Amino acid sequence: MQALAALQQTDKPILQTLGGKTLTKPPFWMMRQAGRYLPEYREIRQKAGSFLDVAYNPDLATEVTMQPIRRFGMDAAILFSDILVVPHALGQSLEFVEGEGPKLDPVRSVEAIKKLNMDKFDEITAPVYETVSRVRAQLDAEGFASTTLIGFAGAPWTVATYMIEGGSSRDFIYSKGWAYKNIQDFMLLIDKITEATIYYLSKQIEAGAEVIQIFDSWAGVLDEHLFRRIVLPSTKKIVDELHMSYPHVPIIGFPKGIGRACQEYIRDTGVNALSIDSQVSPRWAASAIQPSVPVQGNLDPVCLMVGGDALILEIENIVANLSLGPFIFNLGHGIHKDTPVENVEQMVRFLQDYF
Ligand code: 1CP
Repeated sequence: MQALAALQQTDKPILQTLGGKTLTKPPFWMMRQAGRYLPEYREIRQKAGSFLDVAYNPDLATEVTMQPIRRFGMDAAILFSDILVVPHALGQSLEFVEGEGPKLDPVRSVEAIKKLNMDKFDEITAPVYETVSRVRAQLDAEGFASTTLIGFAGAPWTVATYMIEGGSSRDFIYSKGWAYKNIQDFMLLIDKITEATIYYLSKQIEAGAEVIQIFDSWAGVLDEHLFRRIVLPSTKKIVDELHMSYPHVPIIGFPKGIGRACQEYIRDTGVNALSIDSQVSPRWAASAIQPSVPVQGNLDPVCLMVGGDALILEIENIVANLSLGPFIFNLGHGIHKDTPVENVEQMVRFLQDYF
């Protein structure tokens, strides 16, 4: 895209890369880089109470967004929030139960879909946009002027799984089951999430998000038929609408677990960059993906947790294959909460010395 090539002229390495430039030293950040592996996060989280008390408090959310940047100097900050803010803002009950994860009142009928509405959307999401604008100001104020601010949302399919299952799932019985049984009704929910997500991401961009990442953590659990019917068109709709209004804002897709359908995903959704999970071969991605879009990834978070020689070996394999084209070093999924901070330091040091 023409509009994105102009990003090569900015002084932000993440934007340059997403504009198509190959940097001699690739930029990096980590999925879920603000979180429980950091003692300073745990301290704030403990004082605040629940996860949502941090996420909906612009002071605290700004602070925890900044924490990993101060420690490790990532090239991107990612808004501290959650993909489940959208269902919550649509009127679904949401709670994060300690040690269990998210709990929602399941949506399993057309009547329940119809009850979801935008009446309180602005009110509930207002602190998120406030956080975005504060983080932008704070990055400049603390001398991180070349750090890019990433906004995000879940992809409609992944968000729908939580809304229908009522939380995390292993087998996706209700969500997949509904899609197989009655795709028309199921798509009413997908369409509702899609519209809300376009609105939500537009507001993040208006508040100062410079890049958008769409997390589709469960894209890989669908068969080919449902993947094409659900994931591709809903993601394309979001990408098209955002591109129309904000042609200068790159969109990174993270369709976890889809393997070689990555190529189809890029072609059919129009995302500007692809975040690959750890199962994707870096060598394959360099030849099959990187010629069309910049690649982000894909260190296994478990390897980061282990550290030592194993960590160095895996990082070397990734950078040797992917740093010859537009590339953002990242993990293949979110950092695990039990990851030693020293291992992140080891990774950062290695990346610094390698290039
Ligand atoms: O303190 C705590 O208890 C919080 C744990 C936590 C955190 C730090 C949750 C609960 N969400 C978050 C923040 C978050 N979530 C961010 C911003 C922080 C950052 O990256 O630095 C982002 C981008 C997310 C995205 C998210 N939430 C995804 C997509 C990415 C992924 O990891 O797959 C998903 C699936 C969720 C749902 C979610 N949020 C939290 C939990 C425990 C879960 C369920 C995860 C699951 O079902 O496995």
